[in-house]
Amino acid sequence: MATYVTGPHFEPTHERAKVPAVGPGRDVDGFVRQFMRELNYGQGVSLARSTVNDQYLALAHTVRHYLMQGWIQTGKRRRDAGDRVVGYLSAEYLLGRQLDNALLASDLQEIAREAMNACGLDLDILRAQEIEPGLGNGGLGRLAACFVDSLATMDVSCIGYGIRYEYGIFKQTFVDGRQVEEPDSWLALGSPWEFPQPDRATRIDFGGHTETYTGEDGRERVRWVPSWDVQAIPYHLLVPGYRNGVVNTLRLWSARATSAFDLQLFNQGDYAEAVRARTFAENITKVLYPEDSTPQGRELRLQQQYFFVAASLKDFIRHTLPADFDLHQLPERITFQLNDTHPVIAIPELMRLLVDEHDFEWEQAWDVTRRCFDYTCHTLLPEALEVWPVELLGRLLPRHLEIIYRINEDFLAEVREAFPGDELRARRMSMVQEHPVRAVRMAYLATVAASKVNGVAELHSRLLRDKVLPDFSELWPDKFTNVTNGVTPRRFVRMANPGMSELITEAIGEGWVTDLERLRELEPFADDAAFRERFRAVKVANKDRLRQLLHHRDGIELPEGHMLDVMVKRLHEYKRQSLKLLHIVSLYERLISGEVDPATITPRTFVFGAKAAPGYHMAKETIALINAVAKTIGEDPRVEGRLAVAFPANYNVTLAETLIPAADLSEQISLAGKEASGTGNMKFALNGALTIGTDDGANVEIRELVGGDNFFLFGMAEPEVAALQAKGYVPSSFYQQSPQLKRTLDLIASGAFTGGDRSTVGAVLDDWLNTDRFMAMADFDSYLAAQARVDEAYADQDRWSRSAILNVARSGFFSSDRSMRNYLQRIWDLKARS
Ligand code: NBG
Repeated sequence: MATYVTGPHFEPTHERAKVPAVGPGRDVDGFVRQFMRELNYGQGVSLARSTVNDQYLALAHTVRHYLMQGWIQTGKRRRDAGDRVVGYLSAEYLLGRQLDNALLASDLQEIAREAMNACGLDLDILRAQEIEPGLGNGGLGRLAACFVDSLATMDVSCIGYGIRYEYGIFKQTFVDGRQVEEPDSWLALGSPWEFPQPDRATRIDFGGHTETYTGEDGRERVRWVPSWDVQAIPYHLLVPGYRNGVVNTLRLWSARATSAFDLQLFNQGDYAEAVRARTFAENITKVLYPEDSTPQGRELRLQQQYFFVAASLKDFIRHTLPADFDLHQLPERITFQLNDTHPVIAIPELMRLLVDEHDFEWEQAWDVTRRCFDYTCHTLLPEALEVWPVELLGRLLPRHLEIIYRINEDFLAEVREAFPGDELRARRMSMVQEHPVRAVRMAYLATVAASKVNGVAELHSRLLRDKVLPDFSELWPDKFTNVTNGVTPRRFVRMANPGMSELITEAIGEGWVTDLERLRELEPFADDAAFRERFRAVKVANKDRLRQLLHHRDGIELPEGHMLDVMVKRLHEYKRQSLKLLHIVSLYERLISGEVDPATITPRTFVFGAKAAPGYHMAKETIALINAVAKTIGEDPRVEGRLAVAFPANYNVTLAETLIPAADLSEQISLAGKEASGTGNMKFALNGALTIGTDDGANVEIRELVGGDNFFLFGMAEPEVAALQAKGYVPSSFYQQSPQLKRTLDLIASGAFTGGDRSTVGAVLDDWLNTDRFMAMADFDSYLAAQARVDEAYADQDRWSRSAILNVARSGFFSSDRSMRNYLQRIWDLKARS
């Protein structure tokens, strides 16, 4: 124990008796003392002279102290036990702020608040100082963060491997309503939550060529002769479990040049050339790829992918396993989960390590490799399934390309044996596509190598089996399974919605935080008028909180007393922010045309939050149009107090935490068959918002669980979408048939939202009427009818609150703890300790 002492070394003797041997005292006094020490000796300032950033950093370091003992002990316990580890390989972790979560996990919220008060500081001001690490684009990265939270809370041994991007997801601002991207320098003011380990750096090779040679045993062998390399430096982040003393690890890799710069050149005065190599190497982890579901064949992206998985595999084998470990037993010590296709290059990398560096026979290596990997697919859009041109792979990773070819050859032999004479099938299933360019289909490689392949919601897993990978599911029906996504109740309920959490705990005890199905016990309270009243009061308070935040953050003034109708998620055509926009415009049109008296409608505020990939033209046009509509409506006295549209810039995890608990209505309106799961939908339901949604992704399961009466369903189901597609979809025919749609589009076309300028909306209208790939026109009437049902339901506040409470009570299934239990059972064959 004594070797782990990190706590105070100069406590007054009488105090020392009170505090535990390790770590600072768990009381206000102990906290204050540790904080002052961090401020004085860590930041090097007095309290009087300190800035808010100094105070925040000192506070973060203080809280970190309380986690250290758990972290060290967890690591030791796991090593001693020789645990099988879940190696979660993910190019993205959208973590959100660390301070709040660390305080919650270690049960220090109250102590910290009082301690800061005692120092004359306001905890909320310090919390607001933290810039969240935005190391992910959207749902996929946030899911990874929820999963590691759950694994720590369930005391499952997990290392989350990823990339320490110097710049995370861009910071969005609006200029004249148009999106402008700014770099997200989340590290600029210090990064108190990470532990660099430069002494554990490892070299990662790239480029060059391969050579064959005869080994000492007379066997033909292959050697990769790379042409350049970089260093991978690991940074540790702590992943605390909820009040169980467990702290798991995220291991994120940062790139450094192998020789910092060429000293000779530097001495000769050629500074630029001297640092060129360094810049080149360090570019690898410079920025997060902003593409979401629309990957582009970018060389740097492949470099990032190989960089982090190669570093992770090497590191696990060298540093986590005992030195004399027999790699034939590797599957007994690790199970790598491939989070989408980004880390799939790990498969040929493990083959290379085993065959080229550890002298395995090919078949043996393949057997070990297959047992080490499982693959999760997160999409249904064909363009989001990564392929890497053979030319690029051969240039960057020549040995890996050879290995992929060999894996493919063996695999196709298996296919031909199973389906003799079916050459078309073999060609369809090949990991190497020939058109439009020769390229490796990473999803196929993953599917072949993985023990299990899963989708992320029931519907998605079914479509994955039947439509995306039908040949593979025919060959290996047992390989395919489903795990419906989930979200962590710690961050997204307990932390984000303290008012509702208190109410729930008062009603059913606090066990729900780690056993979310217990929310069921709330069901009877839906019929309790006093409870409903209090539930509504919490919503009102949450809306106030949001109003204050948006006032300070964005200068947006939200009206009071409105229904809050929220659509937050990445901007993508398949998600159909445009359909939401058309609803708003149609409502506005009916009010200003006199068809409907503004005084008779339910006052509504629509809130959007969405980033568009910088190169995604249609998405950016949609943002501009939403902002234009928001502005016009905001300035129109005819609808004042009845209708408002707010679009705060830079939607992120931090904003979500205040926005979601305030929402009444959750918009989940993707075209059926396109949203793999969605996880925002779960967060809203768990915070007592009702969903208006299509039969898509996890909406299907939400509706099943909360009940059709408490969910507003609309639009085509997936088979109808497929049928309409097959028949030939003509969006303009809907324009002709639906008077409401016509009036709505005509108003936009008239330039009513663009200062009379018709040209700026031309491209968007043209797309809606002539292409409309995601069939917003076809679902428009049905969407409006569902919105009318929303108004009707909302008018009866008692009924609405009942539904909202039932949404909470019946959504316990959507905890990421349950998702993790499913992975443990269906995929990893592991047991949780708790
Ligand atoms: C996203 C899906 C979402 C899903 C998350 C997490 C990608 C490639 N996919 O529907 O679009 O909820 O993954 O599974 O980001």
